[in-house]
Amino acid sequence: MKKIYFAGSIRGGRIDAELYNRLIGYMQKTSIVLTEHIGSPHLNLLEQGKRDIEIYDQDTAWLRESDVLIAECTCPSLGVGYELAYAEKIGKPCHIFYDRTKTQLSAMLTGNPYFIIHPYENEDEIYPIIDTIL
Ligand code: 6IA
Repeated sequence: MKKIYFAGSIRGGRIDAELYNRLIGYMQKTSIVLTEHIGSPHLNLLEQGKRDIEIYDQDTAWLRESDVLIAECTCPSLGVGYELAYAEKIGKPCHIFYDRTKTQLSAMLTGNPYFIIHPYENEDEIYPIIDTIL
């Protein structure tokens, strides 16, 4: 089974947390999602007592362990941007989804041909693309 590092905004804002949750649930039918907490509505409780240095160490270890990075980038997040650059550096395939009716993606992502970018207008469009990635 493929190991997926799913990236989505946390401190950048939780407006799309339910979408992350649906995407993670879908991917878990066929794959291992290392970062299943990204969709959790109880994130604060879950991470209570966990220091930022531990979060960084765990997440970068998961990035190295993963087979593919899938990022939902509609809600801009510095952490997700950092993870994308980190994953590129270590040669992991990087797929980026964003709702083009809601946001314009950073030129630092759209301008980099390394990234495989999937603009969408409806959530339904995401699932068949995920099928082809996995
Ligand atoms: O800058 P952001 O916080 O939006 O960065 C989000 C990205 O960084 C996600 O894709 C995660 O992989 C990673 N990340 C950021 N914060 C955490 C976290 N706890 N736990 C795991 N991964 C994280 C933060 C908890 C805190 C809100 C109480």
